[in-house]
Amino acid sequence: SILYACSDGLARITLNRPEKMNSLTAPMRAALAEALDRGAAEARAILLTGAGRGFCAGQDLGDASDFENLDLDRTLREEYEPLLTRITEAPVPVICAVNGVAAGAGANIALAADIVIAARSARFIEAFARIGLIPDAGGTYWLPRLVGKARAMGMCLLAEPVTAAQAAEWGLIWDVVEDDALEARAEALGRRLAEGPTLALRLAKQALLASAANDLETQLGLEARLQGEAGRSRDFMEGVTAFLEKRAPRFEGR
Ligand code: LHQ
Repeated sequence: SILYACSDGLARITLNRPEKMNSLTAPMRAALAEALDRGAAEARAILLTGAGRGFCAGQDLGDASDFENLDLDRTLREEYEPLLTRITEAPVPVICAVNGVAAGAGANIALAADIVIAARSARFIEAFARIGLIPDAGGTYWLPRLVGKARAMGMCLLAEPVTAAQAAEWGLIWDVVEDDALEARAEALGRRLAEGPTLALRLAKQALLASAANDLETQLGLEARLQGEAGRSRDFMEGVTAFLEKRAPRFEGR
């Protein structure tokens, strides 16, 4: 129920349980983690999307109805946390193409990606309150940072759908795309990033992620250190040379 394909440096990962809105079973979570590892090892960009009319409806609630034996604390630590850190800390850019509804942990897995685009008909639902849970899968970390407290609280306490257009306007996601253009747009972004200066993109991710916990002085120090590293890359030499020669750069990712 996880499809994986890699060509031209772009790994495509598809959640593929469309009859249940790609809700995540335990084997799917394991397979997704494995696919993300593969992408990180062999690709220069990862594109995550869903099959069918939804992106992901979060935890498989069929799986969750054995209340006696549920241990959500363990499930989150052992099965969701590794997924989320793989996305956030991937050494290559992760693009999420939200093809339809993204609910619960499905919404927050999407928001963990570096670039999120959504089909116009997609919806983001922090559905947790509807079933008596709190937002998990990184939602309480990313939401206030992405859209501020007022909108984060509204989304989480009211659990109402946010449209793709609203999400783009709020800054929850990068862009909204007409439904029939989503796949092509996601591919184009994926290819462009796969041809990018992969090392510099990884360091840029690292700096942006670290900023949440740093004061300005620390962050300036981190930028200096990481830029020192980027400045020693072949891609920097190529980028400057290409600029001076008025041609497109050919980045190797190192
Ligand atoms: C599903 C699901 C689903 C199973 C649709 N499971 N079948 C939780 C617990 C444990 C530890 C870690 O943390 C978590 C995190 C979470 O993610 S909790 C939040 C779980 N997700 C939700 O509460 C969302 C539940 N789904 C919905 O609200 C709706 O299905 C949405 C809004 C996603 C889509 O609505 P519709 O477009 O009206 O589609 P539908 O409801 O008819 O769904 C289609 C099928 O998919 C249907 O199956 P059926 O056999 O009746 O055709 C649904 O039962 C199934 N499905 N989500 N999470």
